[in-house]
Amino acid sequence: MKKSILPDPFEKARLEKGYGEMDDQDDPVVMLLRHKDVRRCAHNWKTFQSGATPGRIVVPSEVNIRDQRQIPFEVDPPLHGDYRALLEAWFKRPLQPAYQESLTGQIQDLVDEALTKDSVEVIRGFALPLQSRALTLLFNVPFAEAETWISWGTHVFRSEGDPLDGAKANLLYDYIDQQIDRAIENPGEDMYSALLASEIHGRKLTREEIQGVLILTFAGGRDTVINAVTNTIAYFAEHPESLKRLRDEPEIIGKAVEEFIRYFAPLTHMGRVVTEDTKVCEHAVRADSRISLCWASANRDASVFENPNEIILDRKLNPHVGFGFSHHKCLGATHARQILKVLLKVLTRSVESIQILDHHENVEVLGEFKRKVGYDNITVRFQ
Ligand code: EMZ
Repeated sequence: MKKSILPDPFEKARLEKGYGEMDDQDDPVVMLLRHKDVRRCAHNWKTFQSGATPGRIVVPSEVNIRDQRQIPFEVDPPLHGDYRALLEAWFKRPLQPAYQESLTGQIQDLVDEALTKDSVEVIRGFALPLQSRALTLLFNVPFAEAETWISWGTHVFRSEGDPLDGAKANLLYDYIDQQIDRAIENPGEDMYSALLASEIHGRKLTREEIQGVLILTFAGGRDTVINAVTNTIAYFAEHPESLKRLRDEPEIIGKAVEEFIRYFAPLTHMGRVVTEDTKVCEHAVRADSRISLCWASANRDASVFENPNEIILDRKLNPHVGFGFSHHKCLGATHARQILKVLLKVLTRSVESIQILDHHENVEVLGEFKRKVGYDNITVRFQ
């Protein structure tokens, strides 16, 4: 089997019953697997809420390592919509030509550097610096800040051997506090200052609200972007013909990015807390229990996607849920899409082929399912 393949472990359960079950720190999760159910329940925020105890909608649950609510991710409508409204313009900045130019420069430099080396470990030597440097553009802070963020590693709430690391979270919280203090004293054009100046319901945001937005901005798009970038490199290593096709047909790059996000589904699923006794897929779920919306499974649903296990670069209809769905769809999606678009452009123009030298798969265990999400490490040579 090709190393870049991400098999779909959910097919049988999706077809037979539509859901799966897993335990998570004694707070079980009923995973919804069908595209239709995932979308329907994502839309129904009254019965399937996000504004539960902070950390509880994340799987693995983070309730034991944090109390701070992430905003707007852990807030339900209508307040959710008010937060989004004040954040949206900032998160659309990646559409500006100057932003894209800077991003292109950053990614070109990384690829050029990788081309001079005999081998590159993609996660730490390519995807993590790429993600952190690109994030300086989203925050509009000096490029050098990325060095600090790179030192935190691939996940801010996890560390090697510890899937939930509270001490590590404090590193991020302390850093954010310092940055807020700095911006209060010395306002600038950065995201901290923009948040300090913004208002909701005719009042300034509280420090806690600002922290909530910042934590999410750091944590939410970190391992997911790293995962998408790494899987993209692995895919091209085994599909030089696709690299060539995108070189010849750059007009399909936008479609290819959507297809990668569908296929990779960098975030397997996201939870919701059930607010009333109800049923999902004929299965009873109780108030105050958890379900999850399994984006990875929905993205392989053959009733929606033809040949769901194939990457079709110019797939025509692609209603994937790789960025979630409905109210809570990913706020960072514009930034993430730009990163992948620019990456594809730079790779097609600078790289002829990629060889995988060594790799170790990252497999998530979700109750009865084992899902390969990408790699713990993968070493390649760029040519
Ligand atoms: C949360 C989550 C958001 C969570 C869209 O996902 O990402 C996870 O990586 C974090 O651990 O706290 O931010």
